[in-house]
Amino acid sequence: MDVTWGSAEAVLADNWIGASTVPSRGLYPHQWSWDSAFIAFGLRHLAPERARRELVTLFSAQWRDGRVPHILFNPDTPPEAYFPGPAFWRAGRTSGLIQPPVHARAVLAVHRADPAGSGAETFLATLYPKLKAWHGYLRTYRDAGGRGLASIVHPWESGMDNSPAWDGPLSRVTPVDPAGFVRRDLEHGHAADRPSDEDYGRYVRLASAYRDCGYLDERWADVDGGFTVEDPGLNALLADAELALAEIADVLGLPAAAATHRESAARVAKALQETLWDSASGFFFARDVRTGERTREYTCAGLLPLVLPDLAVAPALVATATGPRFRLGEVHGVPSYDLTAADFDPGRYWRGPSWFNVGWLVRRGLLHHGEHALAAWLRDDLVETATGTGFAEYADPFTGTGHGARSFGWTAALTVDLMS
Ligand code: 9YW
Repeated sequence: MDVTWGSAEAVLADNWIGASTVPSRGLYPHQWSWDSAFIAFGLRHLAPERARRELVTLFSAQWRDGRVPHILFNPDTPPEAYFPGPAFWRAGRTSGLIQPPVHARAVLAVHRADPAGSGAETFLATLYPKLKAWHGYLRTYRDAGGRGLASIVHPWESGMDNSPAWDGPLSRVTPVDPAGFVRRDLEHGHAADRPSDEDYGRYVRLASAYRDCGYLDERWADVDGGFTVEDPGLNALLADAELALAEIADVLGLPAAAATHRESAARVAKALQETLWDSASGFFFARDVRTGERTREYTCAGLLPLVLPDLAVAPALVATATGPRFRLGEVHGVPSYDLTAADFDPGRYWRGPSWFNVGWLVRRGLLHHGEHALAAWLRDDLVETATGTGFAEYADPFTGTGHGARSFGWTAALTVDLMS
């Protein structure tokens, strides 16, 4: 057996907690929403029944309004292991925020890897209505801007917590006093690799405000000092998820439903290009719904629309990706932030380092747009960097040095997928 494959498999076995996989034993000891989807992409090659279980467990925590919570707390983990825990959210065993909808793609991929295995026959049929409700939540409750795009109400919802794209909208949020909470993340990670205390103070303020309005999106617009942003990454993944749902409906013999999902995907993709694409810059920027202004930071979220096969602006976006801001093909992975920005930081979380899930998504996009050589290069680079760093959470784009947690779930899982 290949050494890399074996060690990735060992990470996933170690992070398995019985019905799902933790992103990291120390730093993130619960189930996270988009992590589970990425992890399932790898698990399907190793243990398809575990991949199915992972996703079914996550969807068992779905809310009545259709939202899939970003964290499902593990009851066997001591409450003081992670902040903010269940007592903060007051929502039973989950948080009240969301993460990007990569689940339909994962469900489809897991099904295809093992269509006839035991338990496989009910898997798609069980998850299809849940996925439909999840996307429905995003397309309706979250269309705060009224343009057919889903908004996030907290930076954590983008999956890219301290992305520089959120600095503008977050500047109107008053941080809570850091003396009022204990950052458990700093017990497992270097402060220089993590968000700042001021960021955390703002995250806590926003999360409490959303909680205190009952997680009701229709009330959120009236909350002063709130955060409502259209993220190109989340919306690109939503359009792609609707395409995946169409394929699932086809497999289930529901052609009319499949057509509806394709129309919905096209609507989100159109709104994305009309509202968030800036042709002069050749880039997708986030939009602050509360001011109507587009942000100006080039972050890796603006590259994620490459996952869409019908993307008229793909050549211009690939040009930006390979240009000086991201230097795709020259540095390790896909940097999370503009390499030419004065505040680019190669080690700090979403403000510079390359993340493996983003590299994996961008590679898929490159394949859609005929960039086969670049995609092959990126695959080799991701596998090498993941292995060389002990499956780090993120890596310095210039040196390939690992940062953040090691033995990180999606890094191991996506490595397995890239090697398959
Ligand atoms: C946190 C679990 C999560 C990821 C996010 C990442 C980080 C949680 O970890 O957020 O405590 O800051 O930003 O994308 O899902 O791996």
